[in-house]
Amino acid sequence: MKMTFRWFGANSDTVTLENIKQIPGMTGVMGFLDYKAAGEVWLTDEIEKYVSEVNSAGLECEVIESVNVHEDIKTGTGNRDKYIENYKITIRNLAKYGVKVIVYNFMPVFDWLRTDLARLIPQDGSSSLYFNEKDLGEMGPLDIVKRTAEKSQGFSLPGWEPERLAELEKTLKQYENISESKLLENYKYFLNKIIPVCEEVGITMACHPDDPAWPIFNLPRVAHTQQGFEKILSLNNSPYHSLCLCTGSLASNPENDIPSIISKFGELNRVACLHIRNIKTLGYRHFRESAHLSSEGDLDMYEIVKAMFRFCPNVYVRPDHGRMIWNEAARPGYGLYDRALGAAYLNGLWEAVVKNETK
Ligand SMILES: [Mn+2]
Repeated sequence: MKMTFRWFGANSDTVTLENIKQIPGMTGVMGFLDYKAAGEVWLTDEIEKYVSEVNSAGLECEVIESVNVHEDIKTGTGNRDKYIENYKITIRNLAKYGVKVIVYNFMPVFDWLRTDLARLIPQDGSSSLYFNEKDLGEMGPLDIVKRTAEKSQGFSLPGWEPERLAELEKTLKQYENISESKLLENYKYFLNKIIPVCEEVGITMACHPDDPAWPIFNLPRVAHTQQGFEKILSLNNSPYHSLCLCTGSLASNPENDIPSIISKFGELNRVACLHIRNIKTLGYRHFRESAHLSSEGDLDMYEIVKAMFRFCPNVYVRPDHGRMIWNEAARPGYGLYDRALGAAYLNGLWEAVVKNETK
C-alpha cells in the first residue's frame, strides 16, 4: 500500500505540500491540474512544474487524477479522434515525469452528484457531502449545476469545472441517442487507441466508479457494479486497463459488497488504486459521507483493508472526502483535517492487518 493524498496545486488548494508531508506515513500525492479542460493536452512544462514541486516537498507523484475524457470521445461524435490523439500525447508527457497511473472516468457529463455540499451532522456539528434523491425533485441537470456552483464557496470542484459545464445543454443533447451498449462501444474504441501507448510507456489507466452508483438524469452509466466492471474490463484485456475502486462511491448502492469487489478484481490484477471513504445510508438513495471509521458509517474498513492486503497489496491508496471539522474552510470534501485523520486510521488498520496476516 502506498498512502497518498489528493493535491490540487499551490494556487488551488488550501492544503499545502508541507501539511501533506507532515501526515504520518504519507508517501505522495494523487496529482491534479485543475485548470485543464477535457480534451486539452497536458504540456510537459506544466507537468514538470507540478511534479517537481511535489518532489521537492519529499513526496512522490506517481498517480494523476482526472485527465478528463472529452464528451466527443464518450459519445463517439465530433472530434473524437483529435481528442484521443491529445490524450495519447498527455499519457506520454506524464510518463516522462514518472507518473505510473492515470485515474479517469467514462461517466457521461457528471463525475459525481450531491444535493448538499455541507450538510450539518447534528451529533457533532461537523458537516459533510450529502445526497437525497428526493431533494432533486423536479430539478433538472442545469438547476443542479447552478446550485452546486453556488454552494461550493468559490472553490472549483473537480468534475464541475465551469468551462466543462458551459456547454451543458449541447452535451446533454449529444447523449440523447447513446445507449449503454453504444457507450461501451465508444469506450472500447478509446481504450484500443490509448492502451498500446500505456503499455509502451508504462502507465496504467484506472477507471473510477460512478458516484452515486446508479444512472442519473437518464444518462447511461456502466461503472457502478461488479457486473459493470466485468463488462468494462472485458473491453480490453491489458493489465494496463485497470480500476480505481472508490469505496464511498460504490457504497452508495448498499448491494455492492466492497471487500468482495476489491478481492475479485485485485486477484485479477486489475486494481491500480483505491479511494477509501465511508458513508452512512439514511434511506433509499439517501446518504451522507461520514468519518472513515467503520463505526461511523456503513463500511467495514477492516475487511476492506484486509481484502487490499490479500489481493492487491501494492496499490496506491488515498483517504477520500473527509467531513469539514474544526472550522476549516476548504473545498467541500477536501479539507486537511478529516482526511489526515482518515489516513492515520487506515495506516493503523494496515499495520494490524499486516501483523495478523503474516503471523
Ligand atoms: Mn473517489
